[in-house]
Amino acid sequence: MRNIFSLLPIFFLLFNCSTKKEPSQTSSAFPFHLPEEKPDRDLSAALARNYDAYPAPRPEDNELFSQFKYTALEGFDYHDHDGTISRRDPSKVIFANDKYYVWYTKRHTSLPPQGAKKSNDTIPSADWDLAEIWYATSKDGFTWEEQGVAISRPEKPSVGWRSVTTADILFWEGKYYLYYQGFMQASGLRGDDCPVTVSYADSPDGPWTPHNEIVIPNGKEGEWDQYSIHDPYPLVYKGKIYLYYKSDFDEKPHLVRMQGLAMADNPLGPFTKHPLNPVISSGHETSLFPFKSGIAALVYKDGNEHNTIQYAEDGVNFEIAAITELMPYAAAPFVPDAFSNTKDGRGITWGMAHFINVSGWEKFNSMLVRFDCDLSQDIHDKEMKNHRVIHSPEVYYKQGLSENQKKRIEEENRKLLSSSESE
Ligand code: AAL
Repeated sequence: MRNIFSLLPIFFLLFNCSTKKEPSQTSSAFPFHLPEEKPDRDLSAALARNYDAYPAPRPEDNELFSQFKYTALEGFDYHDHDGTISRRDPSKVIFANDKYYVWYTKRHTSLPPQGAKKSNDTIPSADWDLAEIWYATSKDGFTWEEQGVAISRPEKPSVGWRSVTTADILFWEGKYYLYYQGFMQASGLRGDDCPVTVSYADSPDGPWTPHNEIVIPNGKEGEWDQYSIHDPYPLVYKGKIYLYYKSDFDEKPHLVRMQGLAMADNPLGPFTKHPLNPVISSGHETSLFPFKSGIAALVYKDGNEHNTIQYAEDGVNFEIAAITELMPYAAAPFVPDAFSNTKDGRGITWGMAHFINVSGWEKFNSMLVRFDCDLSQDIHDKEMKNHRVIHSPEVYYKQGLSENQKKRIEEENRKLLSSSESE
């Protein structure tokens, strides 16, 4: 009997070896090494999506995935963020005359924004009320030299007499065009209501001639973009001007923000709004760039699909190409081929953005910032493809519970305690 038991270990070893399955050869389980191509097998919805919806099965190989890194800018004074000076909503960056140019909303008022009811001809209702469009230049994109005002507020009743804001730039047939929001009432009286107008110049340094007409009008009553045409963002695509814009619609507290598209053959219009508008279901400002034969979009802040980078092969029907985090707000990239009518968009590696509400609601003001990324066919920056942004605990604790949430939790605990005591 003892002899048989002494043979057991050998028998166990033989049994395991002879029946051990190599997953790659015999089991029907998903393979250990992630297939680079979609495998010919039954897949769950998530795995099918992992191959069908994204440019690569791994984020680090996805040309439309990137982290975003931020750098403080030199050259802008904010009065110690006392709320009297604000710079925000930068334009795309262009390179001309051997330097970079950027245009942005600048508010310089005696008081910080006081809300629509308390606003008047000198007291702003919002951070972008009673504002002008200024511009700055730079040799490196980090240190900037503020050059002065590009677009001033015109006299009443011209479009933009209350505030001119949120500009973006187009270079078309040798001339420069600045499209911007033209407020004819203080933002917040009804809503953030304005159309879009345009000024033009032979040089990025101006002087800028106002067209003095609305070029992207508000929609008709009951239409999604009836009140606001925000964030005009022109690109040249398929031989036309593709001007993307945002509209805020539905009523607070159910405000919805989505992106639309208007196209034209002439910078002064007429612009035709796309029949499929809204073309992007989420996002807050418009931030896009030509990529390969289509258009890519940075979609952040609002909507079901916030924190995504999207792509439309036709510039209209956008799909999610990547999910990311810490995205630049009001992102305005340096897009070298924004106006070249390219059929092979190279992508972006940096741009300008803004941080809003820098010193709290009482002194509401915003500041410009630089972001860097790798959404380019021409660089492969592995550090930008790391898909885990490590935050210090303080970043999480800063998003702490409100007093109401603490009270809700206390009530839940009290109910649980009292029910257990009554059992
Ligand atoms: C920005 C932009 C538009 C809005 C306001 C100023 O983020 O969406 O420009 O009108 O906020």
